[in-house]
Amino acid sequence: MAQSYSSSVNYFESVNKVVYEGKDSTNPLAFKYYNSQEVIGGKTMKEHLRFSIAYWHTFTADGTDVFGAATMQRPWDHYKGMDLAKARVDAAFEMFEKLDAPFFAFHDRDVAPEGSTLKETNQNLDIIVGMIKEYMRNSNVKLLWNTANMFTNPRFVHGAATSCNADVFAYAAAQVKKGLETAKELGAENYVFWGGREGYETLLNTDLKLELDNLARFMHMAVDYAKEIGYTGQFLIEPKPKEPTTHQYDTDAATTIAFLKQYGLDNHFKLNLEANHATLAGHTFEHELRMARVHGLLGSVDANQGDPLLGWDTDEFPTDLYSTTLAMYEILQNGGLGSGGLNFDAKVRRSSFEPDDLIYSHVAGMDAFARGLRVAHKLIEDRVFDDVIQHRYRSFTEGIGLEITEGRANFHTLEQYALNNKAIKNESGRQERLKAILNQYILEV
Ligand code: XLS
Ligand code: CA
Ligand code: CA
Repeated sequence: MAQSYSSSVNYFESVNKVVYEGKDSTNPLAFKYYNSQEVIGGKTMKEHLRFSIAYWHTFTADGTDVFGAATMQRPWDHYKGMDLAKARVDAAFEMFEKLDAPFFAFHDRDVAPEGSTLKETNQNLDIIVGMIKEYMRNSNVKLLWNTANMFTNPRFVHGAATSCNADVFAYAAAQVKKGLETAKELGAENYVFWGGREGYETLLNTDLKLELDNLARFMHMAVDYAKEIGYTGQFLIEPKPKEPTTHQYDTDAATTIAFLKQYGLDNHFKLNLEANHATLAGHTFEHELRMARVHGLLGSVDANQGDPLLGWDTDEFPTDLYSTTLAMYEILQNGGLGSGGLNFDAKVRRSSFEPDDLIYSHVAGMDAFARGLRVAHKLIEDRVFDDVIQHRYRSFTEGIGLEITEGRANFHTLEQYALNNKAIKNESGRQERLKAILNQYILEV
């Protein structure tokens, strides 16, 4: 029998507030590198990193995978329905406090269960959002972003804004409308669109042009509605190449940027880039970040990592120091993430099923990014790669190169130059030497 709900429980009793103890600490519940108040380059680590805890992986997920049942029995799981939803909020805010996490993120359906009608679903959401708001009033934690889950319910079998069924498009619009109201209510710094089922499986039954046009129409309606209600958070769109659909429309940063520009949405949206989605798209995480950065569209980050041996979306906690360093390198060069942050869209492994693993994993991820921040800052301060790159492209700062970059060259002048230029001399790119320097910094900074 489900117990009746009580808010006075301590779910992570064995865990004290996690504090910084430094690199020699052997305490698994202490930070070794993340020292929130330490200033690096004029900002505290906390301000640079803007860590966020993902509600779905942390308080809702149960370890179910396609081959097996739940492995994770959480101390709040004896509740059902709305009581369970409330208990999860209690657990969430206890954990935010213990980790001193500045932000969290959620899908509408993570926090409150669906009712039998949309109206009832919205009522459930209102109750939980009210409870979250109350907690936020007494804590420092803020909402990095919220989003709408438009992929779990069977109604989204053919997509949401790209469904072949206009009734589904309308339902999705109602859901995002509510999501924007929630964002405003809770002061969400961003609102995310991840097109979970916005893609297709076969062209044999798909009107690709109509689906893309509808997706853009949907985004424009969201922009208009945010304006109407005075919600001023940043809109973010999160690319992913596949899973669950075969071809997701927001495949990667470049594809998404082209979509935003094609439909006149690039002034309203930035990108939320996830490490594991980058690798699924056949890119490195830093490639995606750089691509968004050079277009002025780097908005926020879903901090995780995939498993290259598996090749699907494993959403592991980020522990790879090369990846965290090169990601922080892009973020620092971007001047930070603005209203964005580093959201741990990451889940503990199915075999790490004890509640404490939820804390160990976040500590691991926070430390890995703190280390990445320090190394990246030093690499930039010492101009290690900046100088190399500047030198490598120096031919464009004088002579014919300058004529090209200043728009004074054309095929006639270039042909003339090439005909007269007897010897082309290239220089080594020195990749291996640069990677060795990166290793030195990671090991010694
Ligand atoms: C799934 C996505 C999802 C978004 C939010 O792969 O990462 O969790 O971040 O809907
Ligand atoms: Ca994500
Ligand atoms: Ca993912």
